[in-house]
Amino acid sequence: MIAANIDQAFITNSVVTPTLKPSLMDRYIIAAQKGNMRPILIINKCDLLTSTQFPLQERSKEKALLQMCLETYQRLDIPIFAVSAETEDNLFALSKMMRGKTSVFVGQSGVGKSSLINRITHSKQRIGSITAKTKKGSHTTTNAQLIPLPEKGFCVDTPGVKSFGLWNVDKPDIKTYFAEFAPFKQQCRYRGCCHLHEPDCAVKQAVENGAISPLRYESYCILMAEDVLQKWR
Ligand SMILES: Nc1nc2c(ncn2[C@@H]2O[C@H](COP(=O)(O)OP(=O)(O)OP(=O)(O)O)[C@@H](O)[C@H]2O)c(=O)[nH]1
Ligand SMILES: [Mg+2]
Ligand SMILES: [Zn+2]
Repeated sequence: MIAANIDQAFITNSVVTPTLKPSLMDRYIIAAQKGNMRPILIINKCDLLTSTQFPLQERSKEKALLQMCLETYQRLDIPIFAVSAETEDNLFALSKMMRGKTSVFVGQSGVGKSSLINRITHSKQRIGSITAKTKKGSHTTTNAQLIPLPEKGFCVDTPGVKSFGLWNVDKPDIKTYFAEFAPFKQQCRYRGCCHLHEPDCAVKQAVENGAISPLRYESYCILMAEDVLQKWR
């Protein structure tokens, strides 16, 4: 738990540096929902998609993934904004959503949480650099900071964490956070199907015919396989 009494979590991601990681987005979405916060996705640094600083192939790949993310989360009614702190593209939409609310900015180091907050609130949080080789941030923000908005409301800047495990989520509960799987599960051959290796799984069929996003299914598989679930005692 990073902060208490928060209305909404701005799950911040970036294109190119660091690259998009849909499975991490889903982890943050689950954590936000578990903490009774409304999840809102931000994809920052969209200016880099047209920057000749990076090879065209790399940018095209990232653009295609961004498009998939937009489609996937819009379909799930999770707000998602492609923005740029650099060019201030689409920042007005964000500041409008923040008005009168308390919002926490979370996400990997270097995605531009502090940069976005500085632009939106006219504050002066420290900004870090990106390591060219790893394309990762340098863990610049070290403590959660509460920042008042120019109009009503607050936002909280947080440090990007190195690894993000899920707190207090049991494996059998993971399914419940993938609500779009639910309409299909009755058609799985086995009751209590995990939708992983079982034959005649309706969820897997739905992924194949496009009714469920492959990005979400991949996140689900990663969550079910990885030991990211930490039980709090
Ligand atoms: N091109 C581009 N660079 C950006 C943008 N937003 C942030 N950056 C750069 O990304 C780097 C990291 O930005 P920060 O705002 O420090 O990132 P952070 O998410 O707060 O990182 P931590 O505090 O380490 O968790 C800096 O070099 C910023 O200038 C953007 O929209 N476009
Ligand atoms: Mg920061
Ligand atoms: Zn199944």
